[in-house]
Amino acid sequence: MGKQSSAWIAIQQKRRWPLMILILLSLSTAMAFLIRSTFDSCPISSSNNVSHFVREKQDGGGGGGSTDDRLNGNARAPSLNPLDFMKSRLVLLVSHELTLSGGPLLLMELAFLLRGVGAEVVWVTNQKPNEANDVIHSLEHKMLDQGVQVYSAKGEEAVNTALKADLVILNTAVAGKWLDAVLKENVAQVLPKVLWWIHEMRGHYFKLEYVKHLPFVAGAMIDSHTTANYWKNRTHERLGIKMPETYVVHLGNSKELMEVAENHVAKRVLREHVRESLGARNEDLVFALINSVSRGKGQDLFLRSFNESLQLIRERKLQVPSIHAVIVGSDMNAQTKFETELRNFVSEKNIQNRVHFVNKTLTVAPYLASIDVLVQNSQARGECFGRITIEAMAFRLPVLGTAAGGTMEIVVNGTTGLLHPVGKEGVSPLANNIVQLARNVERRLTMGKRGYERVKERFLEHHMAERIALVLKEVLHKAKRHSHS
Ligand SMILES: *[C@@H]1O[C@H](CO)[C@@H](O)[C@H](O)[C@H]1NC(C)=O
Ligand SMILES: *[C@@H]1O[C@H](CO)[C@@H](O)[C@H](O)[C@H]1NC(C)=O
Ligand SMILES: *[C@@H]1O[C@H](CO)[C@@H](O)[C@H](O)[C@H]1NC(C)=O
Ligand SMILES: *[C@@H]1O[C@H](CO)[C@@H](O)[C@H](O)[C@H]1NC(C)=O
Ligand SMILES: *[C@H]1O[C@H](CO)[C@@H](O)[C@H](O)[C@H]1NC(C)=O
Repeated sequence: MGKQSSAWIAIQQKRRWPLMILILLSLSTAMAFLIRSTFDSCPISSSNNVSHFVREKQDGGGGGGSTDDRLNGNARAPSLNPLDFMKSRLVLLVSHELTLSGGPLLLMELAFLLRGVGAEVVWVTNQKPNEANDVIHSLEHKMLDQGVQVYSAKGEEAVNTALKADLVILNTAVAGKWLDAVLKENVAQVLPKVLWWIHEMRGHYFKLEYVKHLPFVAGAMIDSHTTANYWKNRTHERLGIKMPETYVVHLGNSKELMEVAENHVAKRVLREHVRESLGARNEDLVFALINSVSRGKGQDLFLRSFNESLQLIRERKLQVPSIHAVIVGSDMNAQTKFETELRNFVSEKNIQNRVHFVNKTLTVAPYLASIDVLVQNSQARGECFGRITIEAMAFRLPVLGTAAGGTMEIVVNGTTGLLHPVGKEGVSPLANNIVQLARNVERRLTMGKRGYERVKERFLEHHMAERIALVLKEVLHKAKRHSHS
């Protein structure tokens, strides 16, 4: 296996990466594909990949655990690959863009999983910038290396492939524009074999221009129950259209991420190195928010909570280690006003020695290896899923998260982390939760361990592949029935 698995982590070494290489890789921001996509458009929050699938219809919650035993740990035999039935099938993947953000990278991951079982995979990118672009170039190269065909989105090849394909996967709502623009009079013929993979939960995606064909496709695959419910509600109330059959598929962690997370030596080296660069000592407690800096991700509110927790510790004279806050995801070029606000807050409160800003990076593993607690403070409807959450749990970190969106389907409140409300009402609860975890080493470590166990139970790549396989099987089945009727 191995090879087919993952986009983000283009590490060639198989089992035991020489430490030096690991370190070099991790520290080089240029190694873009190394560890995923912290910064999603969705927000599918960050990084690596997938898991739970449940039929939206009857069952609503949970998803069965029946396959878990068989898969635990020893699903190595290729014959167990749940996607084997896709062998020799022709699949067309339609991406709205080709960037290092969550949506496209997730679709690439699926492309490689399908190639791994011998499917014939064709990729088209609907919106390409005019100027040459290194990222696009290297991502396309990577796909060609894996035997994925890359065609122009608008050419005859794309249309012919759509007509011939066993399955067409549209990625994100925006990709819907491709249908009319390219297929034209052939749209109706293709819709019955379209699976629409949706990773967003924002108002501006609810445009008929994008999604008017949604009711007529074979199925929609969505990253969390919250997001699926949101789509059901919004399409109905805003657009007066009905969702097709909807499948919820939670994401999972790639094998590569799990390898780093489970490599104690690598973790220790990364931890020492990153802490030194931040100016945090080994015994200090580091709380990090890893997400692109923007109001929606709640860095401002996190800093207010952090300030409040410092104040609580001081006032109550609590004996706790020094605490630090790290904001990974700075981009002074993109979010100048908001970033300036954050930095001003830090200097006003005079907490510069406790708060650290790190530029946006695709390599999150070194940070996950170095911190003690992940803060997931996404506001409003929260994350669609929030990949960074399961990545952090893989590193045995407890999560302090907002009670919104996908986070609520990942974090078990009181067991693998603590939830606080979104908005200003969440500031004091989060401050209290920070203090709680700072005071109670045992609780913090136990939560981290429970989080890790939860990841092993349901948020690994093979779980995701299983769930996706069930969806693809149904969609193929439907498409076939349709073509015979
Ligand atoms: C959809 O959401 C709105 C609020 O956002 C709510 O008032 C309404 O009852 C919901 N509709 C359904 C059918 O759930
Ligand atoms: C932040 O800290 C300062 C000084 O440490 C304190 O005076 C202020 O009240 C705090 N702000 C909040 C919102 O807790
Ligand atoms: C972070 O990004 C800014 C520009 O946005 C750049 O000036 C700065 O050098 C970067 N810092 C590091 C450590 O790369
Ligand atoms: C999380 O659990 C705490 C108690 O451990 C409780 O006070 C809080 O309301 C819970 N939050 C949610 C969103 O369930
Ligand atoms: C897996 O899918 C997610 C979706 O965001 C993507 O962000 C990520 O980069 C992909 N790869 C990994 C390793 O997560």
